[in-house]
Amino acid sequence: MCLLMLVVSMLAIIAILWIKLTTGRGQIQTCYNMTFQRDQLDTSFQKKLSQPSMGLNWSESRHDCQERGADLVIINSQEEQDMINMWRGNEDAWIGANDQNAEGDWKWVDGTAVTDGFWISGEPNNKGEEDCAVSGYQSIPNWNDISCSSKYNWICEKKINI
Ligand SMILES: [Ca+2]
Ligand SMILES: [Ca+2]
Ligand SMILES: [Ca+2]
Repeated sequence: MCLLMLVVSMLAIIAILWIKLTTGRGQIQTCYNMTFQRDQLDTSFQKKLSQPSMGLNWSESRHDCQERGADLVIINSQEEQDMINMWRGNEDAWIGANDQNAEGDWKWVDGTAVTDGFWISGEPNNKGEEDCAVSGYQSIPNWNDISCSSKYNWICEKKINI
C-alpha cells in the first residue's frame, strides 16, 4: 500500500501540445509545455490554444512524442479527459488509441485495451477506414475515429518523477 501510494505520488504528467504555425516564411514550430500534478488541476491550465495549425498524421505525431521520451496520451480517467479537453482548445488532437492491427479492437499505445472511453455517440464508426482516435469536440464524450493520415495537433504524455 505504501509503495502504491509512493508510485501514485510520483506520477505526474507532462502534456505537450505542439502547434505548428504557418507563416509566409514557412513553418514555425511552437512548443507549449505545460506540467500538472493530479491534485493541482486548476485554472492555470485553462489556456486556449486556438492558433491555426498544420498538424501531423497519427504516426508522425507519435514519433514526435517518442523523440521527446514520451508517447501519445493514454487517457485513464475523467479527470485526464477533462484536462485534455481544456488544453486542446477548439483544435482536434490525436490521442494514443488506434485499431490499426485489428478492426474494432482498440488499443492504447502501451498495448492495453481501450476498455471504455469517451466516444461520441455512434463512434467509432470506421467510416471509410478510420483507425486512429482524436479528442475532437468541446463536449464530452468527444472521441472520434478518423483516418490515421489526417493531420491534427497531438498530445503527448510522459511520466516524470517529482
Ligand atoms: Ca494518462
Ligand atoms: Ca477502424
Ligand atoms: Ca468516425
